[in-house]
Amino acid sequence: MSQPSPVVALTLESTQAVDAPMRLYHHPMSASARRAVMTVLHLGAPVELVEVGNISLPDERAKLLQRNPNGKIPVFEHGDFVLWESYAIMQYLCDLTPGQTLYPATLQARVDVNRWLFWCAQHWSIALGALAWENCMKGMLGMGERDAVVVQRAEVDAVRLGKVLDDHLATRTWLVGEQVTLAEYALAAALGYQEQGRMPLQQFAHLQAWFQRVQALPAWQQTTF
Ligand SMILES: N[C@@H](CCC(=O)N[C@@H](CS)C(=O)NCC(=O)O)C(=O)O
Repeated sequence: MSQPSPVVALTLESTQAVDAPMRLYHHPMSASARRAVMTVLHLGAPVELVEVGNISLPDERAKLLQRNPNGKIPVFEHGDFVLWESYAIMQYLCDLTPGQTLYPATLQARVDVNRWLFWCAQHWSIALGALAWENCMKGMLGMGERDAVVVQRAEVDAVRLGKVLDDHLATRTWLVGEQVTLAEYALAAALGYQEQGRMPLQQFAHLQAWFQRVQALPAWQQTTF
């Protein structure tokens, strides 16, 4: 049986010049945008960071909808190529950056990072995002009362998922391999509102120690608001 081939070599479509301008539309309060911004900063990628205005206002919303039909940030542009979804933006930026180590070039390490990105998108950021919204942002933006049922469900999920993460980190410094990867920025971004969102995760010592390590990284420090 022949060996499976290693990671596929990627090339840009011929219409897309590699040196076309890159822009990332973000807002400092957005956890989803923050993980993409931290990736830009970590890589030192030549991306213009464009802070959007208040996207609940009609004019800003209309502009955002032209770039992303979901009306969400972050949105990334590379020339005439438009990409939304934070995790896809992070991967794209790494794949454009020669010699980077955030998104490994070996198959199992890379798919291990993918595993955590999917876990984050599907589970972690949903539970923590609900707590950030209900316990903090909703009131701040005057968007109504805290929904106790949503909070209770999200707390149960956060504890269940926090244990998975804590157990994984019991014997590791970083989530995948021996160095910082996209997994760190993806998951940690969702913890940005840990205190204000009253996330019930203090009991998880390994998780908290890992979060301290991520918070010490320059890319985190430069996006603290
Ligand atoms: N799955 C998306 C989620 C993006 C998202 O939910 N962004 C929020 C800010 S964190 C947003 O733009 N919300 C505005 C809205 O829903 O109107 C991603 O990872 O990029």
